[in-house]
Amino acid sequence: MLDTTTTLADVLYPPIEPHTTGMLQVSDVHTIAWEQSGSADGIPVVVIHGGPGGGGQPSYRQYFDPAAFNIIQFDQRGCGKSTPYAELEGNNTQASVSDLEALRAHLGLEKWHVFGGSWGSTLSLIYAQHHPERVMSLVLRGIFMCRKSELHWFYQDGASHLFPDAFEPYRNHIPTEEQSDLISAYYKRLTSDDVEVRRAAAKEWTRWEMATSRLFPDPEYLEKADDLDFAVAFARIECHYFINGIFVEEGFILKRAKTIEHIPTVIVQGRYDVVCPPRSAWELHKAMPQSRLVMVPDAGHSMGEVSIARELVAATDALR
Ligand code: STX
Repeated sequence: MLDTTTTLADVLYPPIEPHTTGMLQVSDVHTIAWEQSGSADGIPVVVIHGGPGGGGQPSYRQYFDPAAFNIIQFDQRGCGKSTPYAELEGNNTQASVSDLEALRAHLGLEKWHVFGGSWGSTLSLIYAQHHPERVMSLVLRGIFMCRKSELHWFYQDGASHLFPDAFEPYRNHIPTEEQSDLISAYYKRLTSDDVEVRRAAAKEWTRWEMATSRLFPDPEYLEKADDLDFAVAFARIECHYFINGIFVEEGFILKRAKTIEHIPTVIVQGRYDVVCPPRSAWELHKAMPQSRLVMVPDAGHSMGEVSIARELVAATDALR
């Protein structure tokens, strides 16, 4: 039955502050911001945020028992507190994988649990496929493998059938003659020399994603798109990765599923996830027979939805 009385605060751990923070230079251009919270000598778990370009959030700490875990978060290249802001040069999937390894080594950790949703699931999987010996387990949410079909579904024609009202301003921001390839049309604007063109495109791109992320859209969540400092990095970096096919061959993750089939894996998937529909979670689960798939019947894409959060906390509690 639909539970409308439980709140997010009921299922998450209380808010906490980091016990250590730092900046790690990872290339000539990029420096990434990181933090640790919870128990300094606890079980290490790294949180991989979405987008790409979304940045970490204080609330992500609350998905872990702070007495048991050393919770590590970092902002991927170009977003959050990482510098330079919204930079696309040297910003790609391979770099993100190597940043994870640099951070792990910097913190003196041999292995860690890996927790990621949406693009965070994509990067978690690719990281694990490159460094399986470093990953104790995977807790993944809202599976996204960034194949052409997934991008077409969300950014061109698919989700638009469910959210025609939210889709209209996203589509209409682009002139009719360019509407047959919205990702390319947005990329042109998000990389324009004109800062106002970039900001206007970032706002519409981000609004579309925020408007569709929950089963019951939350107006507060939509305001994220009006925070143009957030939106510009989010939209630019997402679009840059997508236009480049996330810098890997089509179907890369499923083709390499065997390399991680020994890693304990929980997949939490909202049945009505419109951003990253359940087919990807299903295909991943089939390719990783050891994985446990939790199909949440009353949720969309966001980890901020109560029933998704409840399953994520249950999954991390089980790692203690
Ligand atoms: N991108 C989905 C994704 O990773 C296709 C994502 N969507 N929203 C987010 O991430 C934030 C919660 C980080 C804003």
